[in-house]
Amino acid sequence: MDDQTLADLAKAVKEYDGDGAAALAGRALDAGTDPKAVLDVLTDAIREVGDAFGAGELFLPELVSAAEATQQAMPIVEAAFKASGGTRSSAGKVVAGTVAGDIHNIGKTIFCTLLTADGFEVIDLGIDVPVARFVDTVRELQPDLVAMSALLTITAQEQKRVIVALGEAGLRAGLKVIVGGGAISQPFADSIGADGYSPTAPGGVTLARELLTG
Ligand code: B12
Repeated sequence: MDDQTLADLAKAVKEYDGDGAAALAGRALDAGTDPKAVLDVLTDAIREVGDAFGAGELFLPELVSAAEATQQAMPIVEAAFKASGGTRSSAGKVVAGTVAGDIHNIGKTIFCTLLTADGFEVIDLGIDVPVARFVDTVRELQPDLVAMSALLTITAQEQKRVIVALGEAGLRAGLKVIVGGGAISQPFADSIGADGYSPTAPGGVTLARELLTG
């Protein structure tokens, strides 16, 4: 493992250098670094920037720039995960998205990437996904699992709206629903009738496996 490249990758995110982040992620992967280690560096770097933003040390444009730098490197890491996943048969079909009003993309994308690497077929609806889009997609594609992300306290309730709407549409039976994201906790997940919650993306993959095989 090339520690210097990974240190430079973290630095690129913190210096809002998307081209550099993408190139360094590629270099680390080419050198044989585990994609998970590259992902961890990106996650820690954006979290560090977020903490500085939360502490008032950085402003929103800086946070946006760091997030964009992270996002620029993500497709390269995703491709490496997909390549390592090979051609395993699907562990289950998952419809995922960040709920309406919420544009936080990074954690949800990491979760989808890890699910794909673990053999799941993932339909990523993206960010700011309206309730009706979740419902229509479930009706059309009949997944085994719906996974929702919410990072804002004010958008967390959208997860409940989706669960209620799925029930009203007669689509909840046999379908598992899991939730995550910084605004979510286990008690909240229980209170809205989700089948599971995980504070981390790898934990979410384990949870998905347990729910679909248990
Ligand atoms: C990057 C970021 C942004 C970027 C997002 C860019 C993008 N393309 O995603 C930008 C700058 C756009 C942004 C905007 C805003 N943000 Co913001 N943002 C963050 C920040 C710094 C990091 C989020 C992140 O990517 N973390 C890294 C990822 C890897 O972590 P994660 O998302 O939590 O995901 C992990 C787990 O939660 C889990 N997971 C995630 N989803 C799911 C789903 C399932 C099913 C499972 C099982 C697991 C799972 O897996 C991931 C890895 O383990 C956080 C602070 C923080 N420390 O989290 C604030 C934060 C979330 N933002 C916040 C705020 C307030 C905003 C704004 C309102 C700011 C503003 N004043 O305009 C806007 C809202 C925009 C909107 N409508 O959504 C607050 C939310 C407070 C709250 N509780 O409501 C935070 C906490 C910052 C703060 N301390 O104030 N933000």
